[in-house]
Amino acid sequence: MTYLKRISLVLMLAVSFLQAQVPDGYNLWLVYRGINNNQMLKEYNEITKSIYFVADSKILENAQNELAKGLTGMLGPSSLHLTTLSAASNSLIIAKKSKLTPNQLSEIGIDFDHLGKEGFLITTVRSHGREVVLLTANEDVGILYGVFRLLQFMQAQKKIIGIRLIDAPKIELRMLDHWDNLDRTVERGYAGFSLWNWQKLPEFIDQRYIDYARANASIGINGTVLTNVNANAWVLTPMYLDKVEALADVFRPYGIKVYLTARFSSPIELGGLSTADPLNEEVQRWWNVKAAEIYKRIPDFGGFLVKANSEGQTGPQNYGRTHVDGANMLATALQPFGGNVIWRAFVYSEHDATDRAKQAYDEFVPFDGKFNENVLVQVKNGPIDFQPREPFHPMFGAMPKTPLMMEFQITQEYLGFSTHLVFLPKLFEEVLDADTFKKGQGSFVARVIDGSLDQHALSGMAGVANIGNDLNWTGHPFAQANWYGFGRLAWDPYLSSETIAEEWLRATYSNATEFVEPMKKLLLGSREAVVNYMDPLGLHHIFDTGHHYGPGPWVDNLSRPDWNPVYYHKADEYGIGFDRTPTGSNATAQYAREVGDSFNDLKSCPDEYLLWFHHLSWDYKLKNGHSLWDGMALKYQQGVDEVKEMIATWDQMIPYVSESRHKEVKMLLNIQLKEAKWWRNACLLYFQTFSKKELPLGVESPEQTLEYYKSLKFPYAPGIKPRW
Ligand code: BDP
Repeated sequence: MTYLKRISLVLMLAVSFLQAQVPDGYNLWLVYRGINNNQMLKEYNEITKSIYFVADSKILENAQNELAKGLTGMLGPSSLHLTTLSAASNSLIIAKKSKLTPNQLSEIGIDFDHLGKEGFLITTVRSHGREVVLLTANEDVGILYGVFRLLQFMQAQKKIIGIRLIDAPKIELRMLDHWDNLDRTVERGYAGFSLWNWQKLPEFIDQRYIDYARANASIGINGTVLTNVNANAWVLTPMYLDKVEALADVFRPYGIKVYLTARFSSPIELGGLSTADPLNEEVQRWWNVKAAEIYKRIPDFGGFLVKANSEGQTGPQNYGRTHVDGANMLATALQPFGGNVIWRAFVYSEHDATDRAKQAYDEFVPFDGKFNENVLVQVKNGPIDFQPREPFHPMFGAMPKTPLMMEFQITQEYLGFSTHLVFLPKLFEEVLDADTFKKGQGSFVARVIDGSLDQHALSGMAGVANIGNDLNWTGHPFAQANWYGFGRLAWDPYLSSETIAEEWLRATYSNATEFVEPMKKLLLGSREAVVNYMDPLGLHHIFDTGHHYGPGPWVDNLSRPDWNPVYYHKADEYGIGFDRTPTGSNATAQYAREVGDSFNDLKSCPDEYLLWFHHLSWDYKLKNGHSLWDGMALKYQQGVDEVKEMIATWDQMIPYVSESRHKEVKMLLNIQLKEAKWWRNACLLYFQTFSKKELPLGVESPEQTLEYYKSLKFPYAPGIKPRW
């Protein structure tokens, strides 16, 4: 063995040793496995032979470090061959537009305006009779995003020579909302404690903050709300702002801005004022001064996310004022510094007997056009609350003068916590693809959100994070795909869930067709499975109380009517479902006529939303010919059967994943199966007390009695709301 070969063997062993030190799953989709396709290996070695890439800013340093990491993992140690600019020898040129020569610019021949602040171009140009790969952008952050994409293509073993990819985000604010409390518990968090170690900050910078930022930058997420919407004013004190500043410093060179939740009553709690009335001058001054204090430390602070007059949080209505008064007061404080207010539309009141699904629309739509320019109204994807399936929120079709920001929930509060394998991009895609008919056919929710339908400069998409300090970040190894998929859809809301599934599987696990194809099918089918075994045919909010773990369709004793599952399913001897047509709550009138009519008419209402909009007899004939009772029972069974199929597929995947990962997911899938049966049994036994009908052929008999399922209690289920 030559000396050089020996050295490189030692290096290779060192790299694999180092990689082995990282727990399985920690590296997320940034695993950077060795390339095993010889033809592609040859191409990538050729491309990376002579790289021109000057890292003269913090962002570019991070981009270059990532390139080194990626190439080392995929091509072997010391694969980052940096050289000076030389037309005769460079094989890969990574440089901002301002660094390119007029010759190169004319060869690329694109309008850089299309790339905006964050977009990038990866293309191949011919120089000195060779193909040269060129990655360029207007700004450093575009280069960072482009480097991640280039590495992703290589990991997926795609051809790069000949490529011409122009990509820029379609949505401006692409954010994760952490519902993290200052004591490190996470509301609705199922992946351990909060990443933010407040006690050790600002001095101690956990490597996880950096790896969190890398993961986010790799999918284009550019904002993070550090704290829970059920907010704690303490985070606005100088002591905590020191810590927030330290996090902002870590995230900035990855293109990520920090946001905080603003507790509306902070001027009272921290400022000693007697009121938080948004029209009171002292209150306004308090917020103005607070904003200036924050921006002095964090010049690129993103702004405030606010939950007001909702589920016990105070807000402007406590002082006889409106959402507009509250939001605009904060917007005025942030405006001089370029910050935004994200005001949530998740409101409903126990004092209002109106169908809960209608309340947010009723409260907000009259305010269209009244919010300041730096206010976005953040709307949950559906009108109730992050259910496994909801029709799109009617507000998306009704506020043309206000930038509406999408709020998805990535953490699986209503989808089996971090135990159930559910690929959420399928759910997100269904909502984004829905047609509001706001401006005629083709007025998709995606077009409302990206601002293109109503020409808004400001646009945003938020996902309630599923991240905690678990070794693999998300609890379930496959829940990583939901973080990934959210980011990709926030970047481009027109991407298909299939594309996302494929990208993620290839990056995280393997390129083998025998793995990618069946696993893609598994991922894409997993969302329908959970709907079937929890909430088929438009049922919703029949979860057990408070913690939302498992079924509780019988719950009827909560203080607020709209917290009780019986409010939502309305089962009786005649039938089941919530009549939201004109004979009932008339919630369908909040949609454009085309949409409302199609929900109202049983002939056109999709089966998926049947019981969301209609109260129907147990004997009602479904489109497939079954009676409603039989059809519902068969759906519950189908959900269980689908989980069995998922397990059978996973059993075939042993050759493609590590032994420990295989075992881990297998155990989780077995719990999912047990819980799917629990859902089926509990719901069918309970609804049977009304339908008084036998279970149809093909539906397995419940193992336990209804009394047994009702007796199950989970006082220590994870993720429960804090009580302060
Ligand atoms: C509900 C959650 C609750 C959140 C609330 C919200 O159960 O923990 O505080 O949403 O979005 O689904 O404000």
